[in-house]
Amino acid sequence: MMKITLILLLTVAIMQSATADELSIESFEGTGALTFSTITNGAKYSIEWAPSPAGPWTNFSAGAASLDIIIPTNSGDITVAVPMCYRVIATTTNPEDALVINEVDYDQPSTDTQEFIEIYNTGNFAVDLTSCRLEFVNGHDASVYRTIDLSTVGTPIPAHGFLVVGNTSVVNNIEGAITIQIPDGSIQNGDPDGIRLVEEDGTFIDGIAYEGALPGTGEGSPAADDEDALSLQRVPNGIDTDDNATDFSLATPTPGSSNTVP
Ligand SMILES: [Ca+2]
Ligand SMILES: [Ca+2]
Ligand SMILES: [Ca+2]
Ligand SMILES: [Ca+2]
Repeated sequence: MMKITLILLLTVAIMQSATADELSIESFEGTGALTFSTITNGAKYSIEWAPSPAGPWTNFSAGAASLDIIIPTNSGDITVAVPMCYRVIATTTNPEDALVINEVDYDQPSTDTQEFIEIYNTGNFAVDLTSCRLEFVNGHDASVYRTIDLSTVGTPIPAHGFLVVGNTSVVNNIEGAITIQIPDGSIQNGDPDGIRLVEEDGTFIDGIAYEGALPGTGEGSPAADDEDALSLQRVPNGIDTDDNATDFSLATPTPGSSNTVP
């Protein structure tokens, strides 16, 4: 997970003005109002203030006013009051980091015709899948036996939305979720095997190994075995502690909708 933290130190006295900059801080008005302009990509700004540029710096959220703010995509301008000296810390993360492999059903009774992988956007902003792919990994030799290019979806996953990559009988019965169809029997049945979500350059986003450890794909200890009519699901929905054994429980499949406690 890549996280970029930018620190912009501003020492602006009241009655001075500042112009737009790379952090989309649009104006510092003479009244002590700081305006963040509309932005197209979600970012979180923390604002700290100090009596002088030498500090000590105090986070607004720990003081009288709470100014830890997230500016939603396409929001209007947001104006906050600031004291005489302040600094702004902008923290941005790769949008794809909000995606998790949320549910996997790789094995069914008899022939496998209801396999699926559910991807969930845990974030508050839509995520473009152009640079993402799913890799199905063979536990025998850690080779990738199938790749699903998620750019073929052609539409972003909305905030708290789902993408289901599944067999015909699964995707045909889902309404309101984005889907990709894969042939029956596409997902190997383990001992062990795994699935990982990666970026274009191979950067790991999330992964699951089942029926045994699979370094480079699984996280922590492997998930339990998928038992026929059930599926492996993150419960609570979307929660990712980076330990497959902890995060995934067996429950009745819920392709395209939130996972529920059994
Ligand atoms: Ca299978
Ligand atoms: Ca199953
Ligand atoms: Ca993870
Ligand atoms: Ca689900």
